This record gives sequence, C-alpha cells and structure tokens, in this order.
Amino acid sequence: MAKRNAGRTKVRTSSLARGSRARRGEGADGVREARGLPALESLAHVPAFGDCTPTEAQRTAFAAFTAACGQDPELELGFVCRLDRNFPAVRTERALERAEHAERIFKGDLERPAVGDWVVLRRPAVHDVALIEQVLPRKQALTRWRGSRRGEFQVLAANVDEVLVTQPVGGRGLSLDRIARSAVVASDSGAAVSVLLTKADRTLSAAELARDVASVRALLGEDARVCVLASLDGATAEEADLASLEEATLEAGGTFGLDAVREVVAPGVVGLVLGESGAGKSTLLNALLGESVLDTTAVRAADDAGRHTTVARRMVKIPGAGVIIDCPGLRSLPLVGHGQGLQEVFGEVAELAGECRFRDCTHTGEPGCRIAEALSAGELSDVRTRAYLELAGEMRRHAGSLDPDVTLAP
Ligand SMILES: Nc1nc2c(ncn2[C@@H]2O[C@H](COP(=O)(O)OP(=O)(O)O)[C@@H](O)[C@H]2O)c(=O)[nH]1
Ligand SMILES: [Mg+2]
Repeated sequence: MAKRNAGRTKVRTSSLARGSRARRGEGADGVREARGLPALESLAHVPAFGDCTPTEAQRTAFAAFTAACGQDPELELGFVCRLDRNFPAVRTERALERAEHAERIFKGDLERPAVGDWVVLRRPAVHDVALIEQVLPRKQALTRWRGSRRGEFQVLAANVDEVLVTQPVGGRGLSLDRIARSAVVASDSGAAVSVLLTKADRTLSAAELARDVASVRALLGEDARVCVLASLDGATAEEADLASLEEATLEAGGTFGLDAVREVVAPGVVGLVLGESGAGKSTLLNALLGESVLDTTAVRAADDAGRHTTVARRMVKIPGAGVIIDCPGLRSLPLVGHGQGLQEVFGEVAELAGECRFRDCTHTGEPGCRIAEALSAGELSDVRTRAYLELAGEMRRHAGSLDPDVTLAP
C-alpha cells in the first residue's frame, strides 16, 4: 500500500501555479518558456529510447513499481537525457518530455535524478507536465565530493560505461595529477576509463606529443587507452602536421583521431567527457556530430581555462557510435572516500601498502614499509607510486577533515 501511495505523490508545483497554468492553457511549453529552457523540438542528436539500455535490475524495479500501482497506464520507463539548470528532460519509448520531480524527490526523501538515470515517469492523462516518480537503482554513479565537512557528494551522471578523461596538451602542459585523480574518481564509480588528449596541434613537436602519451601510459599502466585528438576546432587544421602527430601517437602506444573515440564509445555504450572547462570537450562532440550543436568558448590565453559555456548536462547520440554526456567543466576534483578507485587504478601499489608493518604506515620512512623496500628494489614504478601516495595522503587528510559523525560508504 505504501508503494502504491508512493507512486501517486503530489506534484511539487503548487496547485495554484498548476491550476493557473492549466487555465491559461500553457502546458509544458509554458513551463519551459517561463524558465528559459530550450524547446525540446529544437534539440538535435538527442538519443532515441533504444540508444540506452536499462539493466535487468532496472527493468525489474520498474515492473515492481508499476505492479504496485495496479499497472497504472500513466507510468512509463525512461531515462534522463538532459538537465538544464537541474530541470530534467526524459526520453521514453513514446516521447521526449520535460518533467518535474515528484514531491518525495523534491523534498529530498528520494534520490534526485542525474543525467543517465533510468526513471519511472508519470505522464498524467489530464495534467500537462510529466513527473519523475522515482529513480531506478543505478548501475553506477559518477560522484564527486562537494568539499564540505558533511561529506556530501554531487552525482555528475549515472549509468555511465566509459569515462573519457579529457585534457589538452600543449599550452600549460599536461597535468598528470589531474588525470590520475580523474581516473580514480571514474574507476571508483565502476566505469571504464580512457584518456583523451586534445588540441595536439598546439604541441611543439611530434616528439613532445609522444612523450605526453608515454607519460600517461606510465602513470595509468600500459593497458591504459590514450587517444589523441588534434585540430578539431578547424582553425589550425592546415598548420599542424597531423600525419606526423598521428605517427608519433601510434608509436607511443596511443590511438589517434575521431574514429578512435568512436571505437571506445561504440554503439550501446554511454560515455561521459570529464575535464576542466576549456579542455575541448564540446568541440570534440561537435566534431563527432559533424555540426556545431554544442556551444564552445574561447579559452583565456593566461591560464588556458574556459569560461564554463556548457551549463546543461546532456546526452548526444554520436552517428555510428554510442551516446556521450557533455557536462560543465570541473575546476577541482578533491578526493575523499574513493579508496576503491585508488585500488583499481594503482593496484600493485595499494596491495603493497597493505603489507607494511604498521597498519597506518604513511610510507614516509617508517620501518617495515613495503613500499619503500619495493621502490629501492626497483619493483615499483616511481611515477605510479608517487601518484598513489599523493592521492592516498590527500584522501586521508580529507577524511580527517569531515565532521566526526560522518561515515563514508566503503
Ligand atoms: N588548437 C585547438 N584548439 C581547440 C581544439 N579543440 C578545441 N579547441 C579550443 O578550445 C577552446 C575550448 O573548447 P570547448 O570545446 O568549448 O571546451 P570545453 O569547455 O571543454 O567544452 C575553444 O576555443 C576551442 O576552439 C583543438 O583541437 N585544437
Ligand atoms: Mg563545453
């Protein structure tokens, strides 16, 4: 019974607002216009219902919800394909709809939907605006710590298969620290990781690019997928010697060009571009789409940073490939509670760290430190060990800064 009621929660819009909207006959369009949201009909490359696939668990949960509501025909299965300033758009088999949150979601009793979430959508026969009743169990969620002492995490997206860690080369130079922490956050969520090195046309030489590719592989392991992209904004296409950049990339064990990205995000795969503002994420998606659908921005020469043009989180369907989520750049990515991800990315280092004599060994000169032993015996990579120790230390410090009653999920 509780479930049935749960399925019939009220709309969060006040009945007054709803009533007046209905009286004015505005419907969903009125809501959209009032909020300055883009018209759904105007959006290109929105994935079709069949471009994403719910898991068995998500299907079962949907079936259980509708069964508890007496197979209410108003309920539909869908996924959130867009969030414009937190206003969701949901793709169902029948349509693409703007939706509001059910009261229990709005009040915070239930999880808020993120892009990629499979949801139960109520499409009321009489009312105008669809309602997200519940978020179905997530296959995974990409989350980041908000930095507060309460240990709250922001869900960047859900049900993502492949995180494309995007970082420009040339300019300020590669940030291996940023790549390492992005890989940890992504692996912690259970997603696979690829690294995209963008703007390779700006590197001084093919040899320099080869060094960058090699250093990412040295950091994340020889199996790491590193894909190099160049001249995607068109402006510099003629000046750059793309052939020699490609050759250098392949020799260093990387892959090159848009086809390499299409291969990683194959049909049926949901990817997400994760990187700082100005990294070239939207430009990459436009190149994959073959037209300028996403807004891009000029970066500041001083620090190579963009100005956060991308305010919406949205999915686009890449022709001949899968779906990619574009989201606003993240300025910082502080780590806390991502131990699982750290273990996954730096497995051999994490394993040795667990074998030190002291359980709380900080690996800074204590006796019986297995890491120090392995390093001096040449059994561990310096680069990987340094990155591990840096991030593990940061996670410990951050965990210590949380309020004492906060416990992080293991
Ligand atoms: N030289 C060069 N510049 C690029 C390339 N891709 C993107 N840019 C530039 O980088 C800036 C930021 O790109 P944008 O796609 O908006 O970055 P986002 O914030 O990550 O989405 C824009 O000025 C682009 O023209 C590239 O392949 N080569
Ligand atoms: Mg962008």
